[in-house]
Amino acid sequence: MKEFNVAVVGATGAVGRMMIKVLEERNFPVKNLRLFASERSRGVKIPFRGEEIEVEVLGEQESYQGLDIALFSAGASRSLEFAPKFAADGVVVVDNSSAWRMDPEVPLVVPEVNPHAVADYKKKGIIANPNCSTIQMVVALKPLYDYSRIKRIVVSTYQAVSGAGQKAIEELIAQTKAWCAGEEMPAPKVFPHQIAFNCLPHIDVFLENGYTKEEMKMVNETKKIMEDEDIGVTATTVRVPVFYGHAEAVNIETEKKITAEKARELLSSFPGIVVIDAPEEKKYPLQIEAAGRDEVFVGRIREDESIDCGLNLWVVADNLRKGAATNAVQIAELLAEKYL
Ligand code: NAP
Ligand code: 3JM
Repeated sequence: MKEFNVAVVGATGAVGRMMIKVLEERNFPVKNLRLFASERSRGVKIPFRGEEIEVEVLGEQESYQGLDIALFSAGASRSLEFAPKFAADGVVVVDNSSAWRMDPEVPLVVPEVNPHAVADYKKKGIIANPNCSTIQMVVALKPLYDYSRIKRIVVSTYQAVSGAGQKAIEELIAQTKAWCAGEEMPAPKVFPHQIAFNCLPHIDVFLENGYTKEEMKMVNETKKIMEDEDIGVTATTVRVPVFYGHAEAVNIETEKKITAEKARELLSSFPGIVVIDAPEEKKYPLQIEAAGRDEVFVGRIREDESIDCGLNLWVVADNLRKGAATNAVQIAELLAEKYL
């Protein structure tokens, strides 16, 4: 089998470390793995397949030639600067940041939903991985959409702190420990307010229309991935004191009636989805159970009794896995199998 020279950029972060783990778990055909991070990580070694790989400082290289695929998760400004440099050296970049997602020449891919879009990597040498909350929602909606077009989506999210990086995880631990010990609450650094025992309706920055950037990512990315500019999408994104796993309450209006029973049938037979929907047995998707898994979990499937053709769903997935690293590695698998 053909093997590939792979880079992980942002290798020391929450997403980067998960990418390395997922490459190993899924047995991606890696010939050689190179790891990149900032000056702060000079000399750090990270294990991969029983070997210790030393992290390189991004920007110190004269060229990136010889690499085939680079998985980026070092933030949008590094992606804006370095993705074109890697691409110019013939490396296909799979970027996890918001930097390139809405560029018309960059495909935005969820392999279960629009795998064909990968072909457009040739335009700029960059493929964008969608936002974590968008990924799990479009996976859950795809089998329903294929049965009946979705006219409108109303979504509220309950997003884990790990979505905001390694330091955010440490902030929730420190605040929780302080509260339990009856000590003074450490001042928030990553989040705008205390996150322990609290929910913050504020992810990423506020925009002029009063929505947050995270909310508008869900609106715009959903239309691009579903290839339907006319779907109405409105979102409220909330950070909750959960370590791993994003949950979403999703309400949809469809053109044709989908009964709850039909929705369960469509969702159950779709790859990458697990239906957990037995409320009488207290069974529904939970963030603590989705953590560490690659599937998207759907439950609480109900017909919306306030309209003729509507459904309510509860959708949960591991934000660092399907929401980031696993989706990026699946894109790399499509590249490896079909294009490179
Ligand atoms: P994180 O834990 O804070 O890690 C950030 C990573 O970027 C670290 O490896 C860090 O290296 C590296 N980095 C920061 N500044 C750098 C620089 N100047 N040069 C080189 N490397 C630099 O954050 P994370 O949660 O892993 O997220 C990283 C990015 O991935 C986010 O900013 C976001 O764009 C994207 N992301 C996407 C999703 C998604 O939904 N698809 C989810 C989460 C995150 P050091 O350790 O050396 O500082
Ligand atoms: C920067 O949970 C989250 O905060 C979302 C993940 C994230 C992103 C993203 O993927 O959109 C965290 C930090 C970004 C970004 O804009 O690239």
